[in-house]
Amino acid sequence: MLEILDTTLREGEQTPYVNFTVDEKIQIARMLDEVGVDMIEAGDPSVSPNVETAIKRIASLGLRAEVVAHSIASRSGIDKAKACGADRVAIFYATSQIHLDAKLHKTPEEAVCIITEHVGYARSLGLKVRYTPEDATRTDFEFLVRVCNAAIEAGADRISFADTLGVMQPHIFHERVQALRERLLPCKIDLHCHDDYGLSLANAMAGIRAGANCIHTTVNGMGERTGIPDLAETVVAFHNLEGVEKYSIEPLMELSSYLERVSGFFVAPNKPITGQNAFSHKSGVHTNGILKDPRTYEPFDPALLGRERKIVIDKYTGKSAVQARLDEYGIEVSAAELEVIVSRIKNLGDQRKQLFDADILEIAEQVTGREIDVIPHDISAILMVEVESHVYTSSVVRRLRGFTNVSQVYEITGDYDINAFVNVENVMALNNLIEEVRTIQGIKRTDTRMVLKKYNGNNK
Ligand code: HCA
Ligand code: CU
Repeated sequence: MLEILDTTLREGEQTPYVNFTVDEKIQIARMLDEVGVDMIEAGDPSVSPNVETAIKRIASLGLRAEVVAHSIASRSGIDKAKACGADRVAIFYATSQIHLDAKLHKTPEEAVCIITEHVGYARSLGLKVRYTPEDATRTDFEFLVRVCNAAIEAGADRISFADTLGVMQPHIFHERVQALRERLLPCKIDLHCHDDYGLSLANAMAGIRAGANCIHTTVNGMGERTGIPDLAETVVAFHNLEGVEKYSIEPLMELSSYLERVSGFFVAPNKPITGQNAFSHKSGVHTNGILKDPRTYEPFDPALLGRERKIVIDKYTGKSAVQARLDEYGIEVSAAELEVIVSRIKNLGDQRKQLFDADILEIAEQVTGREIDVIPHDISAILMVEVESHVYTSSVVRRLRGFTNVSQVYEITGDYDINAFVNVENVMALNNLIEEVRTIQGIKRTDTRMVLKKYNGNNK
């Protein structure tokens, strides 16, 4: 049965410029426990006093998940893990030649001694132990087997096969994990796959098939460089493709947006599962299919995640999508009117990046000659931001431009420093966006004005 260790609090906090407060970490741990992950890697207590406090508090929450503290091979680190009340310590020590030579300045023999000594020490304190040969996938295989078996003999019951640089491919990883399984003494095998080539989840799935037990994930795939497998993608892929039903899917969207909010690290719109476009359909051919039967272009029902499908209307749009959108607003048009509406939408779509429901309603009004008295479901707003005096306005602008819903940003004079134009699906999304914006460091206050009507200038 698949196991998941989530390391958002350790690997995830190694994402450039990400730093959680203790309270945020506790909230994240609680949400991870709701998903039902088997282990939560809560941090390395030697990193900072805050990390240490967070591990202590998480370990005392009485969560279902096992709480793991990460540590380098040092007695004081292991002592700290014990003092935090963690169930397990994960000791990492690199085994590849390049790491031994360039970083650790140790011979392979010395490395084996250091590893077994520290694993044994942690066991003597009553901690469960995972040993991670860092950079394992670039380690001489015979040496890897030797080190891991020495660690197991010293008391480790888990080995984390770490693809620290993300250099594996699924077929090679499968072979390696299979060979490792055959050669290792009894133990559980974790897979820690980095995503440098975008292959982390594919590698991890191949590794599980080859006999490994556990995948390491982070929320939103955070982590050093390009991160590791995303928790939501892992849970949903295993649920839908492999029939693994032990995890709860329902909290995943909220967990993902909570992490976006507290980390300032936003997922790309085309990110699988949680990305904004994951269930959006655009071309006439696709939307026509979707409207007839969603199974034509949806790998699974977005309702699984509590999400809704979205049909984008622009120059690629066909009649069925426009008809469906007008139906949503209760607007009836004749077949001839629909033709004209679609062709005007295509013309306007040629000139603009994005069309709004307000545009579609206005076109329908012009074409039918009837007044259409409905409020568009989507919303545009102007967000004004005042920046703290010690902060560079440009740094806040850079963060604001990272929001997919922000279309334009201006630095301005006057009471406020920045004006941003935002387009969102509804009031709730606007509210969420404002809350996220407020978490940007250096923002003193914001003021939001919703757009009621929009007019273009002469040059559009
Ligand atoms: C790192 C360590 C690690 C450890 C993985 C693990 C890696 O290089 O920061 O303990 O399973 O990628 O090797 O994250
Ligand atoms: Cu890592």
